[in-house]
Amino acid sequence: MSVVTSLTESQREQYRTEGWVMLGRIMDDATLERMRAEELRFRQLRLAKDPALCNQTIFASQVCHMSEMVRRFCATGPQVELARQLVAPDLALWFNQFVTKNPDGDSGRSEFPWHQDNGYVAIDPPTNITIWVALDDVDERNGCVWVVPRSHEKGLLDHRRKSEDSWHLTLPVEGDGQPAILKAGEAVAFTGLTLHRSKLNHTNRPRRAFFMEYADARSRYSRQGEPWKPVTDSSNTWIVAGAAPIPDDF
Ligand SMILES: O=C(O)CCC(=O)C(=O)O
Repeated sequence: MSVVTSLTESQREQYRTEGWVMLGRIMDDATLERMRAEELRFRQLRLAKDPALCNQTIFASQVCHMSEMVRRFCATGPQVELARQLVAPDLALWFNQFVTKNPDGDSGRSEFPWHQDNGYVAIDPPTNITIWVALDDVDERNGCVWVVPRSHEKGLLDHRRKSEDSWHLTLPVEGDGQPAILKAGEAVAFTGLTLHRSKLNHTNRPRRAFFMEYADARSRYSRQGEPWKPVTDSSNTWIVAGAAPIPDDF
C-alpha cells in the first residue's frame, strides 16, 4: 500500500479549524518493520535495566542520535512534506520518541493524562505539530491517542503535576474527546496546543508508537518558565526542510 505524499484541502482545513487531522499511511511495510526493530532495541535495553517497566509505558526519546534509520525517517519520510504544508517552509525536527504502552495488568500505570504538548515545553509561536505514528493497529482497547477537537483555540492552558510522585503534567478536561483509531503505519497529526491523552492498554501485547514534533525553524522554546531560546539552540533539533536563521554570533 502506498504512503501519502500530500494533504487534501479538507485535511488542511480540518487541521486549522479542529487542531488535529488523520494523515493516512506514512510508513510502508519495510519502514514499519525497521522502526519496530529499532523500538525493540531500545525497549530491551530499558527492560534489562528496570524489569518493573514490563507493565508500564516505556519512552525512548530523542533517538535520532542513536539510530541512522530513525534519523533518516524523521528527516526524509513523507510526513516532512505534510508538516511543511501545515507549519512552515523552514522546518525543524524538534522532538522524537518511541512510546510503548505495555499491557497494564490492572496496574493503571500506563495512562498518559490529558495535556497539550506545549504544556511540557512551550513553543512560540505555537505552530508546532506532533505527528504520532502507530506501529501497531491502535484503538480504545490498547491505548490509542484521544484528542479534543478545537481545544487548540483556547491557547496554552495551565498544567499541574498529576500527583507528587508523577512527572506527568495535566489539567481537568470535560468529556472523553475523540479516539484516533489507526492501522499500523498510519498517523494522526495535532497541534502543540491540542489536548490529547492515552488511556490504558487492556490487551496482552505492547502498543508501540513513534512520534515526531516539528516546529517552524524560527520559533523559540521555553521549558517550564525558563528563558526563551531559539529551537535551533537545542542539540536535538535538526533542520529537515528549508534553512534556519543564521545566529548573530555565527
Ligand atoms: O503515546 C501515547 O500514549 C501518548 C504520548 C503523548 O501524548 C506524549 O508523549 O505527549
